[in-house]
Amino acid sequence: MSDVLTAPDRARNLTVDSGKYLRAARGETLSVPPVWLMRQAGRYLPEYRAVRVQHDFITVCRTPELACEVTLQPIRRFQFDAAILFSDILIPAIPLGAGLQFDSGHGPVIPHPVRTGEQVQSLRDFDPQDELADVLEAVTLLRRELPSETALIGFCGAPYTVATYLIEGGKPDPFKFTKQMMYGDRAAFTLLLDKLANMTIRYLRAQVQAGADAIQLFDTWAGNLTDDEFRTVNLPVLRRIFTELSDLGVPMTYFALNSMHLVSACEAGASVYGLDWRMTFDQARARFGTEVALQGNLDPILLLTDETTIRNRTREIRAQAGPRGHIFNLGHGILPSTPIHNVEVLLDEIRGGRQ
Ligand code: 1CP
Repeated sequence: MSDVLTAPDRARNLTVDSGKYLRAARGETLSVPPVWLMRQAGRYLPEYRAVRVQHDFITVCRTPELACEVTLQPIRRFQFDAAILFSDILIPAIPLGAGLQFDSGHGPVIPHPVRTGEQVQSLRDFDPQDELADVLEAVTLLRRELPSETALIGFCGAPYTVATYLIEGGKPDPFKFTKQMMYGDRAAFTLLLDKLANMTIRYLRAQVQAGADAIQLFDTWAGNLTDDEFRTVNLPVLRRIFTELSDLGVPMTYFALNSMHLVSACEAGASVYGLDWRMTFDQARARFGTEVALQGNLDPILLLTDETTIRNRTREIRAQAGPRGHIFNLGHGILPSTPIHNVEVLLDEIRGGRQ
């Protein structure tokens, strides 16, 4: 019988109704919330730094065994309730034809920035099953290696955020070329977001088919838009992505940093909304309603303080969030200088000795 099940069928048979992440994401009430941390695999872990001494970042992302190993590192150490595939929102820039480099000490560099209508037209329409097969293989390996109760989260950058890197040629600061294109050549900008949305839909679907139990869309730079701009340029592609993927039946999280003013983000169509530390759970419930789950939202800088401060703030967040449909997380990625002991304190506070 199991021979006729596909990888995601098997994955879901193993995890559905058992893992705490999936239960909370579906809105269940739990006495101890599931917990995972954005960027939980990374430089604060000595075992990650040891892998990085041997291999550059893109090689780690694109070698299934290495991506699998660094994804598992924080799970072995902390038994988080969810693992997030080790990759990056910018990896698809490679098959798109824009290229990607990570120079040490600097952020990402896109060697062929996309700033004209012609450059948008020439982005490649690739098949992730072929050109990101290594990432999909890492997903399948991971689903096999992870404990059945640990959910595996696949992800992609949201089209607007990926577009900012492609247009700027790297870290989008101060969004000069992005806004020039958005204001000055709306047709090219819209086409770029549409092409990225098509890629996102195919890529996330392929990740779930390879074994991911849930998906998350990172929209790190959405907060740079006004609510009107968000509604006009960003919301249509987000809605299309979440609508087209809804048949997969997996939790779909939308995380937008610095998005307090983006009132219309609640119309994106996700089933889980990730909060940064600026928004309280009361504000989020008023905006997103009671049908969705909420994820968040400890300020990552709290993990650079002391035990009492971490415990107090963690208790406050849990009291505010309530026991229903809450996935405990940070409000943004964990900082490389975070002491491991402080992550242990956080987990001890949440779990109180219980798993
Ligand atoms: O080893 C290293 O030096 C590389 C550091 C690093 C890591 C560990 C980068 C470069 N990316 C990642 C992994 C990563 N990135 C993951 C998987 C690991 C995990 O979460 O455990 C994920 C989900 C991301 C997503 C990502 N990459 C985002 C969205 C989330 C966020 O943090 O806002 C963004 C904006 C990126 C771009 C990126 N990749 C790397 C860096 C340093 C950056 C940010 C550059 C910038 O500030 O513009």
